[in-house]
Amino acid sequence: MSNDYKKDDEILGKAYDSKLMKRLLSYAKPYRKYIIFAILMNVVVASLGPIRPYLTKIAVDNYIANSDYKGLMIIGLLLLASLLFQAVIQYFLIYFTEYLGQKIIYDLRSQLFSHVQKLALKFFDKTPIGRLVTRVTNDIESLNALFSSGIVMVFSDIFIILWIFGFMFFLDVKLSLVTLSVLPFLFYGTFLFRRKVRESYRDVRLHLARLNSYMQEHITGMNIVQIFNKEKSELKKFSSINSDYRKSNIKSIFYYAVFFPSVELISSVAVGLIIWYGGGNVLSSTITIGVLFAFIQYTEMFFRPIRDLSEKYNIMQTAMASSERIFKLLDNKAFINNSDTPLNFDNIKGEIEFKNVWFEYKENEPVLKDINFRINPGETVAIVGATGAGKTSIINILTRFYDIKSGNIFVDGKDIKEVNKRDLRKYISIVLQDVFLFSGTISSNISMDNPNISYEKIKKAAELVGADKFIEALPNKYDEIVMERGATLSVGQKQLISFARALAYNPQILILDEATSSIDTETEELIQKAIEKLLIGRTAIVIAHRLSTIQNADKIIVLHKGEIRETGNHQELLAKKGIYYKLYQLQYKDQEINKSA
Ligand code: DCP
Ligand code: MG
Repeated sequence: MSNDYKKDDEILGKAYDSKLMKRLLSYAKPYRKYIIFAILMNVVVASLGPIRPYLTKIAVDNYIANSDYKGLMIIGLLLLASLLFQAVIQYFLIYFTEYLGQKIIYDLRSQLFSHVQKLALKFFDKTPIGRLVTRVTNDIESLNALFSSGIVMVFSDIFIILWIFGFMFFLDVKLSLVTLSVLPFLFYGTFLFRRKVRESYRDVRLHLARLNSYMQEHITGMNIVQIFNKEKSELKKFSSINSDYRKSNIKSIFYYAVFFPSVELISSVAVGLIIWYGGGNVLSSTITIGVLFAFIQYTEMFFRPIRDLSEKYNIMQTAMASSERIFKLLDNKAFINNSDTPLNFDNIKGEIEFKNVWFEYKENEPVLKDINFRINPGETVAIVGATGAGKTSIINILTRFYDIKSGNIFVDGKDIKEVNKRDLRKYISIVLQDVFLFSGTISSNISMDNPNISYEKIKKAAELVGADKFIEALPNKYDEIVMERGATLSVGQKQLISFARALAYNPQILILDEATSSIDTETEELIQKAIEKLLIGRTAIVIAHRLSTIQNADKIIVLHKGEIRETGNHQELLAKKGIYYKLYQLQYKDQEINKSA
């Protein structure tokens, strides 16, 4: 699992992978016309730069040499016009390509999020959150670079080089060949640089991933860090990760620092060659001074696109590695599948039946073994058992968060695999052990932004479960802002809100997975009353630790190590003097102690 994670971030990435590229380009397809337009504009802009040295040549040879002021003026104006024209077109081009890139990655980001939402919970059990966040942010961002500056600008660079070469050979073939004799050195240097940068880039990414996950984990567990006075030692660990990251960054900077001056050096050598060889030719009058001028300018001009192309290479390579990771996630089809021909599932009564159900999270480690039970519409069934017995797992499979290994689960006589997940879940509400609240308001957390649940319904649900008292005491009442994870509310308050949430949806089947956590007696009573109200007129499965809830249940299922060991109502089970009896005795004793305390 964690190895998989590492492997993903180690993907080095080829600079060009035709299969990946094809798939990436499919995202650009809706914008094909615009991209072709951008490329055509680039061809035009690309010619504007290389035209200027040629104009200079004409100015020197035709007008300066002949003292033609008027001609010189015209050339001057042409030069100015080409500069202005280039600036304006470039503005539009940059804006346009960036706009395209943003459009494309917006689509991709939405697709990714929608895909992640469909994945089975099993996937999230083994995927670090940080990793998914990285996919939707960093990885997508590097694709933006590819789509905006990458694809279009590569054409621009190539066309600039072609234009320059064209003008050079048009002016003088021999001098062109002398100038271009430095190219092999440049190519070799670029090749070395690319290889080194590619390696160091992988290090940078690996260390960044480590830094991020360390940071994330520690912020989440900040209270534990502080109570154990671990700040200093944690900082020490962080510093070592931090310095690894710094070192890998500095290393990649080193390669850039060597590469760019080297390119300058080679370009100076080229200029030197032109002056030496071309200057000799001027003296022997085989070429004009204007040609010499133009060549010096061309030499300075063509190193930039070549240098840029090697940067584009990095963009390509990063994008390829990112897209490989993104596509891997998109190709993950760990869904809970709907049947192709789902059964009609309307107006259900709420009968539940488990038949020979086996279930496991990990291969060959069964968590539920041969589970059989039946709940009639409107009945309340309690499930009890030690921690880890498999109680929550029963909920997980009834709601199809996970699929079972064998056996059948029926709701209203229909196998839940044969009905649409959406339909099934429409009739089930759950209150889970650890309540989750989203950032928003109290009311949006109760209604889950369902437009069919009016403000009145929200208030009524809160009143029914007794959550209204503390909500009314809040400064903004139902509009009070709830922070991420409900961090600003107490555990009991969060529970009450989640009860109201379940009730607002008025479900046919209600599932409660109670936490026995730190709730005071008063809140406990409140919650107890809330539960009683919740249960009326619904089929309910209650995983309860509170004796009163269990005692009133129509049936109690005692789960032990994934097996049903006893069933019956409270009195029957006590009479059996088995596991339930022992559990009851233990809790009863606790209660007595609590009362006397
Ligand atoms: N388990 C797992 N993967 C998960 C969830 C649970 O491997 N995503 C394992 C842990 C336990 C077993 O399954 O060994 C049963 O877990 P349950 O959550 O069903 O246990 P309970 O709900 O009965 O325990 P508790 O009373 O602590 O909530
Ligand atoms: Mg549980």
